Amino acid sequence: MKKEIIKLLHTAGEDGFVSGEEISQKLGVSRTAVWKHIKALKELGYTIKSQPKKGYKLERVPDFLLPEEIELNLDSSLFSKKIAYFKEVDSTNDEAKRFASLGYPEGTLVVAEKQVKGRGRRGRCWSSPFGKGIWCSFVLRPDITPPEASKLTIIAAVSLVTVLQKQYGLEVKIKWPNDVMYNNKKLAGILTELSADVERVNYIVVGTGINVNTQDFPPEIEQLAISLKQITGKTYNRVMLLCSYLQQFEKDYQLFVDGNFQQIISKWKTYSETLGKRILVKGINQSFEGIALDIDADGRLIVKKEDGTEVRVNSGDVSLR
Ligand code: BT5
Repeated sequence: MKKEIIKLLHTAGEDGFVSGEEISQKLGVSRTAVWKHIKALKELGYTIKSQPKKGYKLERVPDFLLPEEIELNLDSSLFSKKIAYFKEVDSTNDEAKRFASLGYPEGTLVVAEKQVKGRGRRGRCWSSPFGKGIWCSFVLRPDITPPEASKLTIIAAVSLVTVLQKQYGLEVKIKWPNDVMYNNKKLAGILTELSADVERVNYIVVGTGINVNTQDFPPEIEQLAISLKQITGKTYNRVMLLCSYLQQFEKDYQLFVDGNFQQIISKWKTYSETLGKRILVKGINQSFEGIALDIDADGRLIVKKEDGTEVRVNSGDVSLR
């Protein structure tokens, strides 16, 4: 109901007012119910002016990732089922995993204004201050084997970079496997986690952290991290960026489901800042240097080592030398 009222307020006539009478008639609820919903919307942070005889006027939408706003702006069948919203949460990936294990469908989306235990890979911290970024995770249930799960990271990175380049005009690049970079600084990261038995994936959670309006980072990542606001000086509408990303992801994910992952790989190559460069690969047990030659059909990085041998890297941290 809240969503319907917001929609009516958004599409009000010239003076911006919609009468309580009109809302109650269009939505088939009493005037008192309308008043109660307006009160609840105000509590959510919407600024709504009430004027006798004229009705209600939406003056300001809060800068939150509210599900009502996401639903209004999102044209998606994948992400239209369940949106869970938290002002503060440990980690949206943990919440999404909880939903997935309870049987929630593919496309279940979790968003938060702040994470207190935001995670990167191998338990590293992900700085997620209140109201400044997009901290989101979604549930997928593709029919794949566990080794294929890392493809979802590649798809998500390609989708995000597509949006940032094509719609936001930013020269961002992908550093294999999960970093979205601008001028050698990290703008966004992706954390893909899975639940599986030996042969089949039960579900996958793709978590994305995007630094949007962050002004200052903690000292330990100040030199490594960057936000959209720091790049252009502008403040961005996080709901719009999130919706564009989800819609692009839906298209790219469909390519993957239809067996066209090669198209994603081709895009990845054009967005890559890794290929052709001398890199240091740090795995869990070993590190080595080499030239990043290519990415194979499964999304693994092909590296030519100093001794001339070629290795295919499944996971690890890559830094340019
Ligand atoms: C990543 O890990 O880049 C994956 C980050 C995924 C975060 C999202 S937010 C929503 C969802 N819920 C979660 O709990 N996580 C996901 P990795 O490649 O391991 O990079 C982690 C490293 O990036 C840290 O060790 C820092 O050096 C750096 N870092 C931490 N916070 C950052 C930030 N906000 N921006 C840029 N770099 C950051």
